[in-house]
Amino acid sequence: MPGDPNPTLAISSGNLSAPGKSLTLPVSVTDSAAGLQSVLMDINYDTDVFDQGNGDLALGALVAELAGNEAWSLTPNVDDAAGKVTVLLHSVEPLPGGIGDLLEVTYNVRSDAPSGLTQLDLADAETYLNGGALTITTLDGDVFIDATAPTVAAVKHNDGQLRPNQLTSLAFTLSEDVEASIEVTDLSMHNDTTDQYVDLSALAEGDFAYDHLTHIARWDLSRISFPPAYYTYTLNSASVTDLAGNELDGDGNGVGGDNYSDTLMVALGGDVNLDGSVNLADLVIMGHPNHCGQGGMTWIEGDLNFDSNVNMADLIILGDPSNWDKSLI
Ligand SMILES: [Ca+2]
Ligand SMILES: [Ca+2]
Ligand SMILES: [Ca+2]
Ligand SMILES: [Ca+2]
Repeated sequence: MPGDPNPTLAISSGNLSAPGKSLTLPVSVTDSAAGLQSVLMDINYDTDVFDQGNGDLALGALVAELAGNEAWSLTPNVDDAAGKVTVLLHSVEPLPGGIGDLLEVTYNVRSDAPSGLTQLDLADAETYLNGGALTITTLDGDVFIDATAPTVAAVKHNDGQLRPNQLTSLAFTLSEDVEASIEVTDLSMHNDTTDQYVDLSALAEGDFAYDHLTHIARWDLSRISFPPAYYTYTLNSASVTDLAGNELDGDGNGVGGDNYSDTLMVALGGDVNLDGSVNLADLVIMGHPNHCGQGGMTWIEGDLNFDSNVNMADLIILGDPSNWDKSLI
């Protein structure tokens, strides 16, 4: 109420963090700090979630810059076994007024912290303003701990079309939202046949799309040339993170921080059975009466030019010197 000298102290709610991270949250005066001269406060926290020490406390912006008789001192006393931050803030001269941050606390999230909401309890009964001369109102804070790292749930080549001799796109379905972190440069590719990295520098922002509802990240690779070879593609863990900052768990073992990698083959033009070689085995499949001369066919039945028929045009591709008797290693 107007003119009420009794301040409200608050820690914000709706905060997000992750195991191994830290976050700094102020204790703020949200109405008026006029006349405030000393604050003895307790903040209770869950010791399964946070590891705290005296060095994690600092004066807030409202009082940190004041000098002379207006300067504020900070006397910390953190009991990390009990989960209690006790701090005395004091000045010779009372504050003239204003609102803002009295104290900043850096909360260190334990590496084994579980997922869930945890309270930062600003304890009314143990918090005294001006030695109890002012009545306090407190607003507790909370932090949601997200202990689950994002994983790759599925990968689609060429938007699911069977085009074994081409690589025109790769689409990754992530287990949760990574929109804030993922970008076009997070994919790398290595040609395992020539043992060289594929130059993806031609890819532009527009070649990458992320759908935040389905969590699908798609790279349009049609600008890049992929000669027949085995390729390893990799999503970079450190730059694919969820909103809480958990790095991609590439191998899905529950621990984040490792890249996602898999291999694919861009097939030789006549490799009907997709074994990496073009030889009699492919010709036999193509020439089978159920395939040769038939419509409604796909690559694995011998339709190498994607017109759904197996005929002379496909045989010519298979017999081309760039394909016939060739092998990928
Ligand atoms: Ca997560
Ligand atoms: Ca992992
Ligand atoms: Ca083959
Ligand atoms: Ca055909």
